[in-house]
Amino acid sequence: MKQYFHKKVEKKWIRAWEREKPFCAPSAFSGKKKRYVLDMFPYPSAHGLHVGHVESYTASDILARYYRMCGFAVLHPMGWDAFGLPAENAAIKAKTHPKKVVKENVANFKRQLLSLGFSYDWSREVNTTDPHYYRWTQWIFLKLFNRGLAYQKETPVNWCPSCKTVLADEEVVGGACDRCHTHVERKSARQWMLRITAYADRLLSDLDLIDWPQHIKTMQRNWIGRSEGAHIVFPIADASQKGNKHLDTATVFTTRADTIFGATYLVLAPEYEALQAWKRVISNWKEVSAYISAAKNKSDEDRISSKEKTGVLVKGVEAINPANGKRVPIFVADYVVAHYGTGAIMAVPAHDQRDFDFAKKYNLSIVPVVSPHADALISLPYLGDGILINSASFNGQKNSLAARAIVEKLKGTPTVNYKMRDWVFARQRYWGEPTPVVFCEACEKRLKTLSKKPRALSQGEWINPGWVPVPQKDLPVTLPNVKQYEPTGALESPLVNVPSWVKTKCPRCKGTARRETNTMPQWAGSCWYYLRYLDPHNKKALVASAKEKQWMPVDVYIGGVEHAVLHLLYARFWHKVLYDEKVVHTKEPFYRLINQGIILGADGEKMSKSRGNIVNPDDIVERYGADALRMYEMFMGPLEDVKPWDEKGIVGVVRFLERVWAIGQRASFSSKKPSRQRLMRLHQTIKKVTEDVEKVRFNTAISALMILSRDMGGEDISQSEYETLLKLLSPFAPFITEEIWRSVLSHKQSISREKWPSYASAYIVKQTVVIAVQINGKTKGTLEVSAGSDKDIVVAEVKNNARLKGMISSLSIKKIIFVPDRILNIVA
Ligand code: ANZ
Ligand code: ZN
Ligand code: ZN
Repeated sequence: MKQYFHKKVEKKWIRAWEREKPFCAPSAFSGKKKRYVLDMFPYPSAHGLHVGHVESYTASDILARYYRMCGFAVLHPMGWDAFGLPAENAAIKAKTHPKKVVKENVANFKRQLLSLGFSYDWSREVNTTDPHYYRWTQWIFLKLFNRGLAYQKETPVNWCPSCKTVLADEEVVGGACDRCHTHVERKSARQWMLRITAYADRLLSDLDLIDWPQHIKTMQRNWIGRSEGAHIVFPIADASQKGNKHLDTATVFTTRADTIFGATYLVLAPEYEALQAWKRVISNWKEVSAYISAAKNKSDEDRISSKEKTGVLVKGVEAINPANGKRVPIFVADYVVAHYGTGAIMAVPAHDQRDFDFAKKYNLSIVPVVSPHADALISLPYLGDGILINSASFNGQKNSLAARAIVEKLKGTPTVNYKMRDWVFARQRYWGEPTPVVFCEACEKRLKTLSKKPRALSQGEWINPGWVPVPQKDLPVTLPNVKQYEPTGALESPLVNVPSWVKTKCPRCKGTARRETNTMPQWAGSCWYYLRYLDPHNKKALVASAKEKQWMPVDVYIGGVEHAVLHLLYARFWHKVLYDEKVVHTKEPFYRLINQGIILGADGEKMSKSRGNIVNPDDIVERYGADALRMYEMFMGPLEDVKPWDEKGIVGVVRFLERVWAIGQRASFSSKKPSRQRLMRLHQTIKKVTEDVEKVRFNTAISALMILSRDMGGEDISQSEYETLLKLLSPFAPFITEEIWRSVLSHKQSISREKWPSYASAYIVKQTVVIAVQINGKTKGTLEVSAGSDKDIVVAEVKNNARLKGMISSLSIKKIIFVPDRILNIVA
């Protein structure tokens, strides 16, 4: 028997597939159904591919190969998300250019992906750092700009002192930089912002249109954080005497207007603007302003999460609770954040934990206004529902129903708030897409004299006076090729030090202007790459409309859960803008999303350098072959589960592949027609594997193939039975099946072009068992049910059975003893 040498065989087919290109997506496919199977393209780091990449890329590859064999037109592309800090930092360290680092890393990644036999259409490869690509990233930015969805704002930002750049809220986890875990500082800076909040409602409601894991939808819902409540005005006591119009009122945002009779004080965020205007009448201004300054340096995260609530009483100003006319004190405290709601709250210590803790600490009055029932003794704070008490004419009403009436009576305004904020869209680093706008002082001056927007002017220019978009024909604005690009450490990009690049002509007035030097954040390029794959070489458009209609939406998207609120939210947002621009015809980009679970090290811990438990896919491919690695990772357990690495498991898979190989090495196959029993086994396996692949249950599909191959190993089977096994196995183990198909069985065409086996229902019989039905241990009859039925089903069948039904109807059943597939004993 010839031995199977995975190294030689895999190398041979990698070359052959590169030559034959069997995986190119068809350009025209009228009448054929399509499947767009997408991977989250990798960031080509210096470390190369890790086993987590292999996991999700194998899963999508199995689907792509399966769909091709089922006759679909399949698009399965790959590319590189290559802007961003790691490449830039690596280049700085190596004293070279990020472009060079990216090129080397991409080459290594591509070698690895090819070695694993992934069936990508490489003719569609994209790279976000390629000017031909980022030209269109800039083009989308201009669309956002022109629609008024990109705007400049002086705003407190998250600053990572180690990465020397600002971070988006989504990139800050627990107060630290998501990338380097350095504590994030607050700084104030002029930034480009994208108005993602304008799409909040659509981002929420369209979640209903897509087939995504529930937990990802929940994460997005929570991140967007839609909250229905009301603005309610609290007048300031003696405002007219104090003679300052800013002193008139304070408006709070509340989701619990029903509790207003229990609002015993107000709390303002330290940044609350009116505080500054009240300076004159605040008798302890020194203390208040010291508190305000201290709060500035804390991140929101710290402020909200810190257990011990702090605050300062604002002396000299009091508010009036509009519900009962009582005077209430005003505090400034940093547990109220400035940018949510109005930055002011009415505190109801009896029914809110934070307010309760604060009131206890500062000895403030606590008035319960909701009670489970009229004279219940409740422990405070009481967070549940009930009826209103201490609430004048509203007493006795259900609190949940009274809120609206109270808002109405107090002339409040129903208001919707979102937790999500606009997206900080500027980075002070070199290695990113240049932002395609220039600043012109002359244009700024001219615009500021106008009181109404001229019709020809885009909304973007109107709301960002002086900022002029680079004309489409001048895109891309390319990064200047410079030697020095280290971050400055100040809140500006190193591009400011390239005067020849910065200085330019204003596209509108032809005067002198300067380019925007902040680059786009790393997420920009990945917001739309799935569209460029459809038409990667188009010079005139981001994507030709016909191609977009042909392929969109993405049918299956596989990737990690870490992208739940970053990439997956940003991409949905841009897609919706492109939908409004009529560039795309679907409301959502990714129809079905699948999350792979993390692969842990053999020690059950997260793989990391410091633990020394990282498995390098290259080593496994070298030792056992790509087929074995692919199959092992799919066999480890359900795709979405977290699972530890176990080298022993690979050995099992290798043995299975050797068994399949050995069958092919037989001198001859049987020429007899297989028995009905063997056909039934074969067809049931086809059905099982087909259904499991459709449902992405690859581990059980592999089990079924293992059982079939073991049986076949001891039998005199026909070639056609063997070929069916090979076809079913080919999406999982493309190399060995191709080798057997073409080199051993001498077929001309790649096995990937074969038709997926179908099963005949004549051979699919439901497995049934006969169960003895007993009453008090005596068998009264039997019942035929599907094998593996559970107790409830069998009991239901008994009740449906004409004869048995009568026997049990008069019994008073004490208990039911059930032995699966054998006995149901009713004890009466
Ligand atoms: C009175 C009240 C009584 C409240 C009660 C809650 C419970 P969500 O669901 O997160 O929107 N709040 C409003 N603005 C705030 C801010 N800028 N910083 C911190 N807290 C703020 O929560 C809305 C509730 O959070 C609001 O309703 C307000 O407190 C508080 F028994 O008003 B509530
Ligand atoms: Zn950092
Ligand atoms: Zn100008």
